[in-house]
Amino acid sequence: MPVQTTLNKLLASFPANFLEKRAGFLLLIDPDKYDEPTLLKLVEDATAFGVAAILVGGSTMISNRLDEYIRHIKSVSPLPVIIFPGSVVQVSREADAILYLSLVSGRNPEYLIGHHVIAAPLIQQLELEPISTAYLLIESGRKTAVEFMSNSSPIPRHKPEIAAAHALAAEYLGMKLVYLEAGSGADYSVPEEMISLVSKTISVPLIVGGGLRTPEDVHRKVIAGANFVVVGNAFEHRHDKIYLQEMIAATNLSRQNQSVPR
Ligand code: 1GP
Repeated sequence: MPVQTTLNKLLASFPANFLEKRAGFLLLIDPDKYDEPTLLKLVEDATAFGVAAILVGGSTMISNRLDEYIRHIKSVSPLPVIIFPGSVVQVSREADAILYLSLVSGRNPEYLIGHHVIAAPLIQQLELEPISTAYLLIESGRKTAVEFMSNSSPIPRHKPEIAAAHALAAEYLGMKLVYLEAGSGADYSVPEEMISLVSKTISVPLIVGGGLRTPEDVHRKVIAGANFVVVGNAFEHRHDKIYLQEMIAATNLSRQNQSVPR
């Protein structure tokens, strides 16, 4: 029997989700953007509505209270908490795992291997599970924080075959997940044509995020082939429970057939 790692928990839901025509919903929280009661309420509600895991992080996160935030999140939710690091300082022994991201769409060696070498001994010391993830930045209108901070060019949005070749190379290199990223608050999310080609090309789970604001956005990405969707920014602007519920429910396509998403 495989060890019950956080990655295995996510992967276990992958084939089942595929058969049930649904995707996992990953709630992204940048703790700097919430007051604590709002944050905890969001986590509680998202847990009740069936989120797969909580991602914590952000490109410019400056909080030095990451341990404390994660402890608080875990006090109200049994879900895995996975660090989505914007920089090497975002590590915590309180998390279950960390997305060990390699920015394979870029050619900046620091984001391909440099930061990983710095962070690896610390991750081992903290006994934090690294989840090897290919991170592909996709052009999305204006320059995003990730593009600026990483000093790397995104893949043109009208070149799905370039994205697919990068994703396949990453899978061949042994990466366990592929993440197509338009950037937080992106004007344009990852195009469905690209999601579709990448999902047909690779056999590891595909994560899609950046600029998803409506249940219909989520729905379209899942139909195109996303196995997990990530939403963060939208909930920083809208705190109502019904919106949260509809966003999460939009990952379930069989349910969507019964009610048209807004
Ligand atoms: C950003 O993909 C994530 O890194 C989520 O994007 O914040 O726009 O939902 P949003």
